Amino acid sequence: MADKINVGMVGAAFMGKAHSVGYRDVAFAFPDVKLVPVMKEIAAATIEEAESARQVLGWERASEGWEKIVQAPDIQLIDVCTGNNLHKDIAVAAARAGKHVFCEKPMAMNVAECKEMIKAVEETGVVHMINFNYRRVPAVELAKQMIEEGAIGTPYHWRAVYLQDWIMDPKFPLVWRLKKELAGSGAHGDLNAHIIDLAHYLVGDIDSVCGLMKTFIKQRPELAATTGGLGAKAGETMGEVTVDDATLFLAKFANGAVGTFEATRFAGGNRNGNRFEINGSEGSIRFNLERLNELEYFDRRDKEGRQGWKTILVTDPVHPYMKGWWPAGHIIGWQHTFVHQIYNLMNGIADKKSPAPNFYDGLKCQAVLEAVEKSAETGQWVKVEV
Ligand code: SOE
Repeated sequence: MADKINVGMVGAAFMGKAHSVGYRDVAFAFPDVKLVPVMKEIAAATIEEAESARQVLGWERASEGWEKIVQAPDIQLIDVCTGNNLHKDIAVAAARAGKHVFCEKPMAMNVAECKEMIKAVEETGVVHMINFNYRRVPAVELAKQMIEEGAIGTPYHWRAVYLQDWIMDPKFPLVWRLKKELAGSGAHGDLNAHIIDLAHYLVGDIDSVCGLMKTFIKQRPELAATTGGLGAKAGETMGEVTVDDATLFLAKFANGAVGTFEATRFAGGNRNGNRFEINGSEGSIRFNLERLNELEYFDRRDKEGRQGWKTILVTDPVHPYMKGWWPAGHIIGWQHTFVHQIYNLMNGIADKKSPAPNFYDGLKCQAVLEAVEKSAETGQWVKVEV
């Protein structure tokens, strides 16, 4: 039986629930995991919120605020799933208290904060990881393997969109994700962050970018109450939207490939449309999160007259992570990506090695986010500087 590790989570909303599934199910799916997490304590802004999450999600203790939990002597790992404005303070305090840190994306509000976080984990030697969970979709991992095996040859194009539509109603209120001081940016940091990370993972480093950012609805009702998931109730008074509703950009990769990125919360009919296509000298690969058990592949080397896209159902036990789940064809879903992340995190902590995507990947992503913001302001191409 593997050793145990006590986890403290800060943040009890949508992402808190998603991460909790990871801790709850990891040893169930992967009995070979090197450390078994114990869901020791959950903290939230109010004790009522923390207590109700404790009961529903299955944590042992509940507490208020983040300052105490990061010092708790019986906790070895802090999971940060608060609003983005708190990531840096919590992660730095946790690392300085000798705790390993797992942090939601985007890593922080800006590059300077990411660097502070890196300094803290480097000086204390704790393990760190960022929750870019889409790397952990089996189909995405398969894409990575196939690219490494030469299935698409030299990559020419990266084409990615992350499309949502949950704030299209102008009466939808000003949740924290729509406030710059809490979120840093809007669709950009929330959604582009994911497809930037996937581009880094699957194609390579981004050298320079040219972007545009747009806010379609500039005023909304203030928030009256959150209602679970991404849901919220509107209040009476109006307030300013201070983030982008949509951000699009072009990118030049260091290896010569070119890319397009589009993140929006105004793509009606697209609930969670995280999609990409990569075209290379020998073939193409494409992925759509709303069909996450599938990977599409086109091989230019197939015989003339026999070419075409094929759809691989990525559920065989030989596919990444699938040995933990069901027999072939028994599909998995979004929450499983969190279990896979936690599996890697537990093994990383046991091996004393920060598993990718870690804070260095988080910083690289933030540098692209920031370069796009600068480009949108100036109307110029901007070089990505880490
Ligand atoms: C809301 O846009 C959201 O929950 C993001 O914050 C997540 O990172 C993404 O995975 C799904 O959508």
